Amino acid sequence: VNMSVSCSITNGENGPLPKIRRVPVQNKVTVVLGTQWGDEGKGKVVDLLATEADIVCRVQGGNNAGHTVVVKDQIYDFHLLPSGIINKDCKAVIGNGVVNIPELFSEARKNEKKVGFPPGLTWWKENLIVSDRAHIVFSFHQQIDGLLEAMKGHGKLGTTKKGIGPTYSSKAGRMGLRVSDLVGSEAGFETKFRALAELYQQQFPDLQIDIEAQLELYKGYKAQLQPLVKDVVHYMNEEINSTEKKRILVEGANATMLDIDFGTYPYVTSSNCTVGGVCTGLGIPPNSVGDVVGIVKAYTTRVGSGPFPTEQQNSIGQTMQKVGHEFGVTTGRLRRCGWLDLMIVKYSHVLNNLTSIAVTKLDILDGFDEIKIGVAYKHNGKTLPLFPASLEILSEVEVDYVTMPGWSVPTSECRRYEDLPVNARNYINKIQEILQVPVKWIGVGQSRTAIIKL
Ligand code: 2SA
Ligand code: GDP
Ligand code: MG
Repeated sequence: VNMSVSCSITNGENGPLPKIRRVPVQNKVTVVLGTQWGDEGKGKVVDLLATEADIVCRVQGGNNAGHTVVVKDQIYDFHLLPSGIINKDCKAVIGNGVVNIPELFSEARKNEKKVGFPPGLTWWKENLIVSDRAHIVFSFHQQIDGLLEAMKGHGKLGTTKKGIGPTYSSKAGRMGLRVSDLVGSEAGFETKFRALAELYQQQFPDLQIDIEAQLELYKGYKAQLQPLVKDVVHYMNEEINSTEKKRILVEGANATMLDIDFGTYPYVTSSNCTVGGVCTGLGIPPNSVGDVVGIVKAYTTRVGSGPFPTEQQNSIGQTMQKVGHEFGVTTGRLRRCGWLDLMIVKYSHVLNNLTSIAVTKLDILDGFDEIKIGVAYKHNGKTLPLFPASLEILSEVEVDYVTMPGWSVPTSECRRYEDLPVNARNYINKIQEILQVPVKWIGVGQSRTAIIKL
């Protein structure tokens, strides 16, 4: 297309290049990230911060995530919906993660129908925004997730079987379908869908795909989804640069140690769960990232396979599992438990530059005689400077612990730092001292109010 653009000629020849005044980003985003292997209590902290936010965004992953929020009579388990959807005045954005559309709608309807107080989330249609660049998880992606896990046998990853890995594979293989394809022309969507489904059918002869039925199904979803779809790059950049004050929050999903690049590869998820995922998930520049809040569970848990140096496969781990109700929110799987590992959290700080931390589930440690903190890894007698890339090395490390005396008084009713038993204060103090990051919140129970703000 030939286009002629007319522009007025200024006095370039007669003077120096005019100076441009760069306007700084007006509204930086506050990012909440998991610093361990997930399930640190991100949902709870996001909910708390979202009561004062205008926009809350999910930026990566899909409905493998399970974020629990407890407010008065209600227990919410969010998988795709950003936890900020509870706040009627808050826009909820789904960026470039992977979206299972039928499950998105069933999650929204489940929350809409909740009875009691707070009332059902009837406003979700007005508040939810879905990126046109998000990739679509189809039911065959989910089937493939299961088939691959079965084929791997003992070497399986222990995925949530939500089709996350196969959908990110389709994306990286440049054959995935995006939300923009669904809301675009029917013919275009059909062509791409057939191509992808047929390719997978060749690769996995056991795969059952009823292509015609799927195409019909997605015709129905198209009409429902269309009003929610936006160009999130445009929307977010308008909001961060708006002269009107906007409080913007990002809800990280999964966690640092599950990051595809920096986690315990291959026992990771398929997205970047570290801070870089915020820029690629929303299309906003790095200087728009403001505070980065790291969520640190007072002990460590992990679901799925892979190394876990401070794991306690004994009565200590069992007590943590039982008292902490350590079951997966998406799959119901028992979570593996162990002592707090600050080698992991330090690594997370290096990767994400945490500006503050929230220590969650301190109450679960009530009643232990002594509590250990992993502070260093030794390999062949040498102290490692940072968390290693090699799983071979990781499986051979010896953990150095500091041992702290426990406390027997329950902490769940404490609302001020001074209310905590002295040994609990010492424990928090030790974490802050080693990490050199200010502790701003301490969680002492499930509900929104069971928190100490510092
Ligand atoms: P996937 O399904 O491909 O992302 O799995 C790859 C690995 O990532 C782990 N993963 C998780 N770990 C902790 N919590 C997650 N969300 C759910 C929860 C988990 C559940 O909130 O409880 O219900 O089981 C989550 N999602 C993915 C997964 O265990 C694999 O190790
Ligand atoms: P997320 O994935 O990081 O949002 O965490 P999950 O919701 O998967 O798991 C955290 C669990 O711990 C949920 O059941 C929360 O309700 C609960 N929780 C969060 N913070 C606290 C806390 O400080 N104390 C207790 N007892 N439970 C908490
Ligand atoms: Mg979770």
